Amino acid sequence: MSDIILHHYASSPYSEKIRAILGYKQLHWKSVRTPSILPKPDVVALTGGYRKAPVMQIGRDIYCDTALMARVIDRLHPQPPLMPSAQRASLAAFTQLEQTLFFAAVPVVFQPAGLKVVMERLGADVFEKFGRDRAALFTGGNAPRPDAEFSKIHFLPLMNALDLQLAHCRFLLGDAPTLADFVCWHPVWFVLSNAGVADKLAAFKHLLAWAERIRALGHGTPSELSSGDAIEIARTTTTAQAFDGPLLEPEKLKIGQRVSVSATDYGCDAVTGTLLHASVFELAIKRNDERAGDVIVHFPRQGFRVVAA
Ligand SMILES: N[C@@H](CCC(=O)N[C@@H](CS)C(=O)NCC(=O)O)C(=O)O
Repeated sequence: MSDIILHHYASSPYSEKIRAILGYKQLHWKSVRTPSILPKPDVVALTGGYRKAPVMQIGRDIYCDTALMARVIDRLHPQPPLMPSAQRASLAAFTQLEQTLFFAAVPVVFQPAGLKVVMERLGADVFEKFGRDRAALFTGGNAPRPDAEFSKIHFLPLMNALDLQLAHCRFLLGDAPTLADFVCWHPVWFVLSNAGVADKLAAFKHLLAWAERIRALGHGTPSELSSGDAIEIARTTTTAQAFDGPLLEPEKLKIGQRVSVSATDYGCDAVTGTLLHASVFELAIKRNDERAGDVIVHFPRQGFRVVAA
């Protein structure tokens, strides 16, 4: 089986979600560092335009969006399970909460005390471009940019709810971690890992004890890989990964047709290619890149639009 390659950067919360899942599964994986703002030419050579972080690669299969990455990792490495079927509806509910938690946490970090730490980490040059980059990221989709008002009405009540539940169990749905823990972990991690604002969670003792348990899962065993080598792996791989779920052609579209796929919330850059597979879980398209060769780019079905190109 080909190695999992994660294209990510250290301060990215959604990347932390996948790093922690790789830790829970105790996997060996390859780590490719990406920029935190555009341009990301080596990411885009693989994805065809999708620019969010992280991106996961297995050979010439490229996976966009952590919802799909979590499914793929769980399918390839089923033990310990991330999505026990007895908890599917609860997992779906927690997954729906993920973006609310994330959008509530971001403005907590971006208040003056947190911003100072962010600025030091990013460096003056990137920091100067960061605001414009994120304004562009939130153009053209249906999600408004996270703002302080949203955070004020959601952050503390939701953290309090998690804290109360965690007084009764080691992990959100029982004795073992599930996807529910990882979708809640990364917004909490984002706040805790910023010394300027970490104390905003000081009152939530059960949440903090849980955070230590998740942290203790580690990140598995990463080894560094250059983005050029990752592109070369895509170019020279001839095998492909299995598709997820039985064929269910999207309305009016047929396998083999040229299509464009884009996220509907933010970071809505369209990726164009030939439709290879569609199911309730994923959309997979084949595209050719000058440097990466023939790659198969996968997106979750939920939250992505597919139209004829
Ligand atoms: N729904 C996406 C959200 C990913 C996301 O918002 N990632 C942030 C970083 S944590 C991002 O891409 N920001 C812009 C960038 O890094 O270029 C997923 O689950 O992967």
